[in-house]
Amino acid sequence: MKPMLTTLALGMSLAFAMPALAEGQHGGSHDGAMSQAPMPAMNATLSDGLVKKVDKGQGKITLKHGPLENMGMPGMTMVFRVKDAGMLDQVKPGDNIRFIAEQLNGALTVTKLDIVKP
Ligand SMILES: [Cu+2]
Repeated sequence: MKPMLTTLALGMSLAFAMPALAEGQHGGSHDGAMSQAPMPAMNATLSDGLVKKVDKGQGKITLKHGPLENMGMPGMTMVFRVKDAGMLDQVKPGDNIRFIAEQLNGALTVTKLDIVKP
């Protein structure tokens, strides 16, 4: 009777040890991913920007922007094209905006732009 109980106990502890290990590994990698990308994917495409210059004639806008997660670009000041020149009528230098930039015909282009109300 005694040897049989020992075998049972051993078998049970092994059975419990395996999933516990697997769970620990999964939890660890999940935490790592969270610290690298705290934002949900849906918010990653809208980026913060500060309007530095508006060039209606050229259809261009100079933005000091935060990280563009969809483009893999860190924050910087740079010139973008705009998809629709009419977008430039809504903004002026000093405005804070939220925008989406995409690669269109080889040029970085602002395809969506929202003014952040103070
Ligand atoms: Cu940039």
